[in-house]
Amino acid sequence: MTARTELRRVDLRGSSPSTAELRAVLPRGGVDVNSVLHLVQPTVDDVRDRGADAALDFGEKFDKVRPDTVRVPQDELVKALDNLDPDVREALGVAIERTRTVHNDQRRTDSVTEVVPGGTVTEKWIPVDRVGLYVPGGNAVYPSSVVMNVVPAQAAGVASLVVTSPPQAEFGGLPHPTILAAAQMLGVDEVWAVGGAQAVALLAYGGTDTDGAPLDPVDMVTGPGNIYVTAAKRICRGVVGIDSEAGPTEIAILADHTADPVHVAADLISQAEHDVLAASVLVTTSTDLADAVDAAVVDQLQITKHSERVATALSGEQSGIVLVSSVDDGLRVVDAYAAEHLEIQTEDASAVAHRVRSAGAIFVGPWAPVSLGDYCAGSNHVLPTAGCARHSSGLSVQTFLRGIHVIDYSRDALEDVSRHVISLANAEDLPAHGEAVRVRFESLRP
Ligand code: HSO
Ligand code: ZN
Repeated sequence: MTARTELRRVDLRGSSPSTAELRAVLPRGGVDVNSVLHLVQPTVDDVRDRGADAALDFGEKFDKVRPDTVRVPQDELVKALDNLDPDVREALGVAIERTRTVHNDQRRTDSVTEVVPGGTVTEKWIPVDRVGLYVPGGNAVYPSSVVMNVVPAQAAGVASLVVTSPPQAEFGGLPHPTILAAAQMLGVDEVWAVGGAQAVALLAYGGTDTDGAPLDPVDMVTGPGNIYVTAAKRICRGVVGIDSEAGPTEIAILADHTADPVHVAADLISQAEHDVLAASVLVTTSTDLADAVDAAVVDQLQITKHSERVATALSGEQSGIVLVSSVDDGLRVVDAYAAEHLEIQTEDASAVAHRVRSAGAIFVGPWAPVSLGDYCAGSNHVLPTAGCARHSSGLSVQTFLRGIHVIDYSRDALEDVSRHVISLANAEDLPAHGEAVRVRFESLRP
């Protein structure tokens, strides 16, 4: 049976909804991570206390397989790359090269500011020392996500990287071979066969492998995962840094009468393919386009592979077509929604794109579909979901850097500002703060 669907319509023409109303009109799918925290906490505690043995016990229970060691032997990575489909290998090579080109350009130079003669503040950018990248197993095998997490960390100068992914019974307790091959291509030689909440906990606390080798804790965990992985990241946050929590994927397309409905439908379907909770939203000034997109979606659903999943996502409350009176009104809608991915398919797309304030990534015009950015644009595909684009950015070199202020003042420069430090310290009733300055200068002693 072929699934059929129609996107729900929201007609905002002639109205001027508030930001709150706009957000209510475009609800989001999501998962309630808080509701599983109590289930995940004992797993985290057990791995913290018993390390690799506990992680392997949980793997045996949930993944139905127990590898001999947590760390995947080096020759398995080499073998996986040797056996990788040559077309996939070539494509991954292009994705890595382009992603590296963009991310190498994001590297920061330290800023040195001479505040006063003899007084400088330097902002020094230092990479996180060791990062763990979680790669989900199961249905979603995304070697592209290995690229998108590893490349910015490497470009930032992270010296030590570990990839962890669930052991798969069908691969003899190793993670999926495509994941191993991607790690090998990227020059990551430490891969662990651990998944789920136990993987996050083992990354956070470290341990000792079954063969006695150390499993060093990391300073930061990145990468998407299911609700239990996300809960474990929330629990371990603080012990380790984490990237943002990944919710179901979203695409919003702002389009006018110039857009091609076949392209628009294909792009809406492409993100809906990820997840029944994925959101695909078209915001358009043209009812003709809306009708034509509906028809094109029906056509394309007949032939798309994951039609049931796509149809469920497109017919969900989180997806729909929003009719607006003008591109200006459309911009207000997409800014309020702050989509993970935003395509602009309008006249003067570039000028319209420059006016957008909130989106994870913006895809300009007819030749920049989201799937280009998913793999080979050079941009990163780990982007803020759930409206977090209002305050956060996608993964980049910056994610893996810490900015440290280095304060260097001469005697004269300190003496020059000392009375202001003392005044502020007194105003805050922290006289010992002032005293720490006063004690250095004979002239200031009472
Ligand atoms: N669109 C997903 C990333 C992805 N697509 C991986 C294909 N593979 C979230 O940005
Ligand atoms: Zn995708």
